[in-house]
Amino acid sequence: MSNVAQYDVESIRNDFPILATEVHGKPLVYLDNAASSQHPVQVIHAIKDLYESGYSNIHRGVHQLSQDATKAYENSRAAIRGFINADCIHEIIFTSGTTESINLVAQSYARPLLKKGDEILITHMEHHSNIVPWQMICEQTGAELKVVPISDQGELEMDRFAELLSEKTKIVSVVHVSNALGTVNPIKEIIDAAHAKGIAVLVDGAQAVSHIPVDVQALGCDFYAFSGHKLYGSTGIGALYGKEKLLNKMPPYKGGGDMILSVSFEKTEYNTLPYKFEAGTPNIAGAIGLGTAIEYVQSIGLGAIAAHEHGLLEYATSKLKEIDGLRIIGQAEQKAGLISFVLDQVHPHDIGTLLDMEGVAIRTGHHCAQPVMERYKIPATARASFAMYNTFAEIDVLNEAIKKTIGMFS
Ligand code: 7TS
Repeated sequence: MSNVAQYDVESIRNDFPILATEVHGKPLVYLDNAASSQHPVQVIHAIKDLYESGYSNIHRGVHQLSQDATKAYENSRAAIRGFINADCIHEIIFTSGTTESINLVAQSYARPLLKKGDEILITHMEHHSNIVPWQMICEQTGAELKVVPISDQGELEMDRFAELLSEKTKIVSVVHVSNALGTVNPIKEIIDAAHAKGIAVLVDGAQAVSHIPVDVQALGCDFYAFSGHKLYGSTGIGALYGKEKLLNKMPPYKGGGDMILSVSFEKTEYNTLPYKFEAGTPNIAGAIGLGTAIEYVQSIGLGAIAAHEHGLLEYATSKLKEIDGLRIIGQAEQKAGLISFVLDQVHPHDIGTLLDMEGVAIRTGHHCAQPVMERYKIPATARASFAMYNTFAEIDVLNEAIKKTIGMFS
């Protein structure tokens, strides 16, 4: 599929069994995709089939099942490589998700490199998982955390970024798409500016990979982190892309089985990439499911998905803007499919509870981005986030449910 006119949302919805369920007697309107997206049958079946007829531990057995499971696991790595256009499969490390990917880079790339006086540059719109690991590194090394501010609309202040990027900066870690604001950041520009000063860049792609085509070679980023469960796969699986030459120089992050070539009490020799970073038995079913999820996304086409979600975003934005007393938090020029909002008279948690009674699932709270809440002087927002299977009719249900909520409070 290459354009919106051909986009068959009903046929996509038929692939997601959960979308046919009801909540409080109302058809489910699932708009909490930024927290976790739903699974298509293809992924559910891949995991079920594995456990029914192909499951075993990987990378160790000579028996057939182990070899088949290993092949399926490694095929998923190859699918991820293709999906983000990494140069080679060794550059794809399976992790438990974005959080672990960022911690891996913080501990294994940054920690050995940093000393007192060095700086780590992040932004004010990061998820806690791209703040706290760096604060831990600062405590461990004496380095300092610097933060690029954001404007009232929710865009990075790029002139401040340019000022903060200095010879003291040793790594830049920036979110591709903000989970609290929806902002799509100009990461190519950020990467180019950092590279001009010889500084490595980690991109947190948790909210990007299911919405925007990502080409890590075209971007030139040094590291790219994402999670499977926001990409129609399961929880507990994700990936870290890293440039081979950097990963090769980095020490292992965790020690254990599978990450070694040989072990003796005198000397242990570490395994080659990517296994050096994959200690212990991994989430085999999750990895295989993620490979299937990626194939599913590719079968529809990220370009078509992005266009569909952009249509939903524009429609929802125009509808919600008409509601008296509703304020959208995050009005960047470039946005992905999510809307964070507050109502004058209703706390976000009450919005979430009342919308739930209408079958509408949204997320409320600080979205693990408390500095964003502090920036806009609000305790929390209500957030509707879209996926490939959402419809314009569902936006209408959201719109009516918000109006009903306001009516109950006025
Ligand atoms: N980075 C961003 C931008 C995120 O949105 C999230 C999760 C993470 C990192 C962490 O991902 P994890 O899979 O390792 O937990 N964001 C959300 C959210 O917005 N609502 O629930 C989880």
